[in-house]
Amino acid sequence: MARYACVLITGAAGEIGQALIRRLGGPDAERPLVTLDVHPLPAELLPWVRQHVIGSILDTQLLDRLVAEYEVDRVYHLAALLSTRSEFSPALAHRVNVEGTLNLLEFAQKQGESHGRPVVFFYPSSIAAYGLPDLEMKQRAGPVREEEFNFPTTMYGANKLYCEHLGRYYARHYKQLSAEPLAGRIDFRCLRFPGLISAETIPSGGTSDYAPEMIHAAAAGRLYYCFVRPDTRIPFMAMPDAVEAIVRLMAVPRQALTRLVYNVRAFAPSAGEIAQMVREAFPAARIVTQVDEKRQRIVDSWPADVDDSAARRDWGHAPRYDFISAFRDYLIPTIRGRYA
Ligand code: AKB
Repeated sequence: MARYACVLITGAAGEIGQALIRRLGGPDAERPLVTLDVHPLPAELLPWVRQHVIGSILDTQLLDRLVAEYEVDRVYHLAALLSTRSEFSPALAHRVNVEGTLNLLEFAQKQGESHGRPVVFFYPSSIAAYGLPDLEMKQRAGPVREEEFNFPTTMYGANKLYCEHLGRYYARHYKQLSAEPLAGRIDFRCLRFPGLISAETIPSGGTSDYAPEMIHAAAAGRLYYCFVRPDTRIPFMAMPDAVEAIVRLMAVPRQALTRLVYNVRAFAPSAGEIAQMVREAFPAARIVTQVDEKRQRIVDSWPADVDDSAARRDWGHAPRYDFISAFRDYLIPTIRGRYA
C-alpha cells in the first residue's frame, strides 16, 4: 500500500482541530493531513484533509493500521475530554486523556523508528495543570511560571500535567536501559494553553467556556447564565493566535527550544470585563450571573495570569490580538456574520 509522508491530527473535529485543519490543510498543504476523531468532520472541512478516520485513540489496532499505511512525521494530538466533562467521568477522562496520549506517543515512536527520524509531536496542555491553593494566593502570585504551582485540582489538569511528563520521558529517556539502538526519540513540543475563544466554534465540556459561551449567546440573542463571579480572572487567547502559536512552535529548530513545555497567553480579563465588552458589542445582551460553586472552585484554582516570557524569547510568541482587538477585529465581525 502507498505510504505518504503526512500529518496526523487527533481530536480533529474539536475546536482547535477544526482551526488547525484550516491552517495546515487544503490544496497547498505542505503535507497531507490524516485526521482522527470519534466524530465526523464538518462537511466543509473534508476537502482540506487527505482522509478523515472516524475512530478512537483508545483503539490500538486502528493506530497500528495507520502506522502501516502512512508515514506520519508530525502528530498534533488534540483529542481530550475537557475539565468540566472530566469531573463527571474521571475514570473515562483518565483513559482518554492519559491512555490515549500514551497510545499516540507509542504510535509516534514506532513511526519514528520505522522511518529513522524523530516524529515531531505537538501536545496541548492547559492552565488546568496549575492549582493555586486559595484566592489570596491567586491574587498574590502574579503571572505564574511553568514550574510553579503544579498541583492541579481536576482530573483533566492532573492528566495534562502527567502527559507533559510522559512527553518528556518519550523525548529524553525512552527505553534508556534497552540494549537496542533507538532510531530517534520523539521531538515533543507542548503549549500550556489558557482559555481559548473562537468565533467559529463553540466549546463543550470546558470550564473556561463561560467566555466564548457569553459571546456566542449574546450574538445569537440568547440569555446567558454565567457560572462564575464577575471578578473571576484567568488568561485567554483568541483561536487564530492559538493556531499561530502551534505553527510557530512546530516550525522552530529543536536547538532553539530551551524547554519542552511553554506557557502562552494573550490577555487576562475578568468575567465582568468580558461581560462589559460583550454588552458594548451587543447592547441587547442578557447576561446573568448564576454561580456554579463547583465550576467556580476549578477556575479559582487556575492562575489569574501566566508568564509566557520563555515562549516569547525562544520562538517569538507574539499574539496578534489583545483583549480589545480580539473583540473588535476578530470575534465581533466573525460572530456577527455567523448569526446574521
Ligand atoms: C477547559 O476549560 O477545560 C479548557 C482548558 C482551560 O484547558 N478550555
